[in-house]
Amino acid sequence: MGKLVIGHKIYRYDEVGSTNDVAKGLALEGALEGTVVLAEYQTNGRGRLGRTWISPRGKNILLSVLLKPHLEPDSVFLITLMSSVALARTLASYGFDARIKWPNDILIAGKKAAGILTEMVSDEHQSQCFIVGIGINVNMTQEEIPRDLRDQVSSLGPIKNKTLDRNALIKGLLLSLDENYNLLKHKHYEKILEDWSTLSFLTGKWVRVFVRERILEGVALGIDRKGSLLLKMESGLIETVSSGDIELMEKLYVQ
Ligand code: BT5
Repeated sequence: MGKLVIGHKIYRYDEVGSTNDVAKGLALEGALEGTVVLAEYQTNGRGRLGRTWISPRGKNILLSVLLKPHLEPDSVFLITLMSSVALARTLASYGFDARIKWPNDILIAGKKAAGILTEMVSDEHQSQCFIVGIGINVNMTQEEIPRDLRDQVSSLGPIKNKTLDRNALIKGLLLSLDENYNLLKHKHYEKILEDWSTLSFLTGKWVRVFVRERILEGVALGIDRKGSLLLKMESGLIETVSSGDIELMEKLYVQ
């Protein structure tokens, strides 16, 4: 096995705004690919589209990785895909049935246990690089989950009824990320897509997709070669969705 790239250098912080922003700053200062930022607490933890990522101090994993792959623009989506595969695999090694919900959620028992936020930034030479931000609910208790999110959020420790060793989990995750990042660097795109499909939560399910002001309903067929979700509508027509939020329609269709 070659030398590990991801996690060769790890910065640990007690408190930051967002680990993604710290990683962005490090990229501008010339940090090397594979640099990892960890924090115990974020005052400005972010999700997609300006949403907030909530995580009580010292309980969960808040991590960002700086990557500098040479990718064609239409392969960039594979960064989030390979990261979700790495994350789901790591959780599976702990015995969790972790599934990937397109585009960027990891679910356990149908509830969100982790989220990924991939952002494109520039480094000190104005070259494009990426920050993969990962938030995992590890030892957060049910009471620490905001009330309005409780029925859709899960946390690893409470599922197993014990406190999990976050450092061991981080170590496993960085190894898995390294492995999957190698697939990406060596352009084994098919393998990533295949692994992703095996772990996909939505495939074969009836879903409602919110795409800006549009709402689509159909059966999720998987993703295409650009990372877009394929949706089979009742009419038989297949829609391609490049981004959006998904709601399961299971309940509506149980008759
Ligand atoms: C995500 O966004 O799921 C990406 C989350 C990425 C967080 C990491 S933490 C380290 C790094 N630094 C950052 O600042 N961010 C990254 P999205 O799909 O937009 O989901 C956000 C939504 O998930 C929120 O609007 C809430 O509804 C919900 N949410 C918030 N906190 C959560 C939590 N701890 N567990 C599950 N769901 C949560």
